[in-house]
Amino acid sequence: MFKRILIANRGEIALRVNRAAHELGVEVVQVYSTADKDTLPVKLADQAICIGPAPSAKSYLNMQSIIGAAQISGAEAIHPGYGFLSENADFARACVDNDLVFIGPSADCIDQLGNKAAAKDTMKKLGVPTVPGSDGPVESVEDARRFADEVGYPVLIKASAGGGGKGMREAHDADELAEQFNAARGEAKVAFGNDEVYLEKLIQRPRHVEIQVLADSHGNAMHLCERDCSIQRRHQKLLEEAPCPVLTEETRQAMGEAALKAVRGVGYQNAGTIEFLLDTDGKFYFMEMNTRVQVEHPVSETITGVDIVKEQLRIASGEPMTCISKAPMSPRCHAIEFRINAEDPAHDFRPCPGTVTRFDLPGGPGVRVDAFVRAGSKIPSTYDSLVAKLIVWGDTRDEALARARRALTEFNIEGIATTIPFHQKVLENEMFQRGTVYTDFIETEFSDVQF
Ligand code: MV4
Repeated sequence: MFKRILIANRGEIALRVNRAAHELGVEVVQVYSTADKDTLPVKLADQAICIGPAPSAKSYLNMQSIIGAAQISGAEAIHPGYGFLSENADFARACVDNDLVFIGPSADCIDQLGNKAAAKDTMKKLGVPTVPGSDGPVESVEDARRFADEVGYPVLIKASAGGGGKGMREAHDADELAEQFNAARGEAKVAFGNDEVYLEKLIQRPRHVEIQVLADSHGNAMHLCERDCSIQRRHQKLLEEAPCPVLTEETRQAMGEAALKAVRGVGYQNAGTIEFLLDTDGKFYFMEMNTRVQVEHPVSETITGVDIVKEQLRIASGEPMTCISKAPMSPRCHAIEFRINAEDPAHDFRPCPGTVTRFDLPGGPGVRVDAFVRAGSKIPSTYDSLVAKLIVWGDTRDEALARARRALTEFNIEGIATTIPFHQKVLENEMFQRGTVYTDFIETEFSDVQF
């Protein structure tokens, strides 16, 4: 195991990695921007190094400063967390070039899975189910129409360099396709500097179901079941749960096996997530693979009892992962994560930076809170608005829902607006209670809900 690692991130995920490292007897070097000087991850680190001013480009995205900090502090490895440099192949390569371990997959794996059209092509060749479509870039409106006629309308045009919903356009007939094809290309060029697009059949009212995977350098690969992340707003996840309320045991096994096929096929190591669309017939299709630890990883930790971040450190240091004996996994309880953001749901979820004046945590059975703020903390406007994650669990989904209601009532945050009232409304919704939601649920069913 490493003696010392550097955490190249901030906020709750920096604290999460700190906790895993300390439990393994690993020292923590925490980098920070001037805006984060007085935060908990800095306070709880064994060493803290300022890497620049508040703007991310000058601090958490500054590869030279971060690698310099690792060298000065004697850290052997860098944990990138999520966001920032976590899926940057150049950074993973720069670490290795400087004799530092990047705690994540190889730079080649990140490259290979970063281009969405190429990743889909790879998965199709490996026998992982994919959405019918162009199977590669589409160069012209004529080609796009040919593929659309083959798979049938409506279709979706996606940017190869996209992901997370950026640069997607629907077309319901041939006329619309010409218009949307050109619009998508223009949009992709501006957003990603790459106008390559591909085409897929539009899956209507899908759910977003993803499989958590772990693979080590000893040839072990396993999955930690699924997470249902269908409750999103403008491609921002707000609530995640596991198991997926509508997944059959048979489909869970099939999805898990498909995910492992993907992982083994690309020689993936460390923690990763395979995202699938689940259609209303229970069929699933590969969407994207995320090559980082995700915000919602505690949901999987809760239903499986595996500490994903500790496993990441073990895998990166060359040890075998320790959870192999627990395979094949089946969920041992029902877990739900609520993202508590400093955003005002009553005003279109606008960010609400400011000073937290009260922060009273919920507790009791079946409750975990991953939070890096305390009463008195300042939430800067420079970074994302996540201030805490509330994870609740129970033997059944109903028990988890009841715990969620009482824990959200106990959770008292003052000084800033948060997404707590939003979550309370979701819990009151009958479709959510029945478990019959889909990816456009919030936009479609929540447009007139008052918070
Ligand atoms: C789709 C789709 C329907 N049909 N592909 C959005 C994010 C990106 N990873 C892929 N996305 C989608 N791809 C086909 N062929 C619907 C979405 C989608 C979506 C997916 C997951 C979670 C939320 C979503 C919200 C809108 C659209």
